[in-house]
Amino acid sequence: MRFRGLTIFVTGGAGFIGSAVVRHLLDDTDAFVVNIDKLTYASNLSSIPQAAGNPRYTFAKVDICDAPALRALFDRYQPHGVMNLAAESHVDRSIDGPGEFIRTNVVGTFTLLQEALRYWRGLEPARRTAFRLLHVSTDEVYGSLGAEGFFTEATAYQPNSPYSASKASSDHLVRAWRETYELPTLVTNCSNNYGPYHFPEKLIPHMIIKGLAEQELPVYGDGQNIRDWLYVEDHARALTLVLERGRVGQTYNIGGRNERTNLHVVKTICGLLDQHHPSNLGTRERLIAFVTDRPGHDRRYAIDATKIESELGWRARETFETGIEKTVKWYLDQRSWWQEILDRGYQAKRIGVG
Ligand code: NAD
Ligand code: TDX
Repeated sequence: MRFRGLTIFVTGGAGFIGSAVVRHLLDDTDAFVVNIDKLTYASNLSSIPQAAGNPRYTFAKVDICDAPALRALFDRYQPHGVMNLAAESHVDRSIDGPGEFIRTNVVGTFTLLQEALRYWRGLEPARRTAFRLLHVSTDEVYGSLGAEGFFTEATAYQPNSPYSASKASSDHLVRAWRETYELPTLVTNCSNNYGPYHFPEKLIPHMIIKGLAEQELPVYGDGQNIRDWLYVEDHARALTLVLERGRVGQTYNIGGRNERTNLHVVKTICGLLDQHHPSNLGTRERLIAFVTDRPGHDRRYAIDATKIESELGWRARETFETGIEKTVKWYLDQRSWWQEILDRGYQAKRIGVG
């Protein structure tokens, strides 16, 4: 079995993608997982049902900017690898309040690198050689594409939002810690994820929950912006593969070859809601409203995933059509998961208009 006897740190393991990684490590490998999370608004420990009573799981409520706390965790658990998913992740929030994005995404990554380096330098040679730090990043660091072309690992960075600029900064720090100090790092840049346990501020769960409530479905601008969608469990599998078999110092782009316009995504959700949860008031498409665009709104993202596919044999299992149907059904079946987020005060209001 994979990762037998090995301890993996997952930062941000109570978030959307981090929790998918933790579920995958607990379900499909023998790894001992230490979930390191500050528990911001975006976190939810109930996203890891298999954690309860699991002897291969530990949770540490720790901020990745807290060097002494990280040091204590490294000393205590002696990890084989670190997967860094702790971040502020929502572009609209970064427009209204970039400070937290600089703090967690830049200073937090710096702090984690420093503590990982200190720990790694103290390891005996075999464990030193085996150690990996995987930094999880986004395709948004590459900026915006026109109608043609794809982001490859060689595409120049051109971030446009405070969020993507903070992620780009963190990617550069990770690279520098390898070049300068030889810390064995890897970076992945992934396209838009979707699936179960996604916080309702993001496009897909936002539209599902608003559609169910018969509320307006706010499409930014003309709805023709394109995102390249990847089912979150496909991403989680890619990440453990990169940690296990990726070449140190390399970047791997991860994407599912599923480009769709936002309007197409919203209309698909409307159709699935009408099918699985019909409304007396008519089709959900009547709720679509074109609203003020996001400032600096990137037009198109599209990932060329050839490198991870050919080097590591990874393939996305879900197409957009299979993944979105699973996702809509999950939100219909797991209402208590997202209702609890609304009950604790999340209001799904428009933010990030500058
Ligand atoms: P998320 O917002 O759902 O979760 C982030 C988690 O990090 C939360 O549990 C939060 O409590 C935790 N966190 C935040 N600040 C922290 C800190 N200072 N210390 C410790 N924990 C902290 O985000 P996500 O969508 O799961 O994204 C995870 C990572 O993947 C991020 O680095 C993001 O940039 C990247 N990414 C996301 C997507 C996507 O579509 N969601 C795509 C590509 C890359
Ligand atoms: O209500 C909405 N209406 C709308 O038209 C929302 C919330 C979004 N949108 C548009 C903006 C984007 O073009 O939908 C698209 C997707 O928006 P988000 O869900 O906010 O995602 P995005 O900005 O593309 O960023 C996401 O993918 C890359 C994640 O939030 C990032 O963390 C990840 O790096």
